[in-house]
Amino acid sequence: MNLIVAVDNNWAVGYNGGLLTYLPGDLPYFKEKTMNKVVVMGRKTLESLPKGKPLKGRKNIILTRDKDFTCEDTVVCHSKDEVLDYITRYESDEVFIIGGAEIYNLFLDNCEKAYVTKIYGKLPADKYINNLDELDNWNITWKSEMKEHEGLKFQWTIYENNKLK
Ligand code: FOL
Repeated sequence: MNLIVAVDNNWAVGYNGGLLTYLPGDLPYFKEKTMNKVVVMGRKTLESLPKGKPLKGRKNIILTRDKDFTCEDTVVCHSKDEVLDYITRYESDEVFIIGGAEIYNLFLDNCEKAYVTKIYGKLPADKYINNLDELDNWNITWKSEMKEHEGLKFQWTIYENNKLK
């Protein structure tokens, strides 16, 4: 499985229950990478999506501790093992962990690749993930050109986990 995320200099991922900022081009990139795949997210990330609805064209798996939680057109799981179990049965070629912070950190060691949009700045934030640059088993294998939007520089990168290779 892989993860896809946008982070700032401090590896912040969220603020006030939502994304750090809006970058044109980044959500279309997210959509292109995840389309027709399985996406795994926490219940709070689901609620942060437009209208609180699952992502179209993808198999949405929601992780929550709430046994009464239901949501149309999704698979609801209550533990990491239940998610892993479901995925092995489902036989999708690719699975993407799409957040939030708690879920990224929970599945980090199970991910082979991380699609990281790096935003070069320090944005207002209250949710963080582990800094992959400080973990020996994660290495950058690809970087896009540098992009810029309203004075904010950003870049798409791919990290690979050599522990799982
Ligand atoms: N990964 C990256 N690189 N950037 C993100 O913004 C991001 N966001 C999440 C997870 N991984 C990410 C979680 N938050 C949508 C909105 C918020 C969100 C994820 C997805 C969303 O509206 N997606 C639609 C529309 C894409 C578009 O505007 O083109 C989708 O169909 O994917």
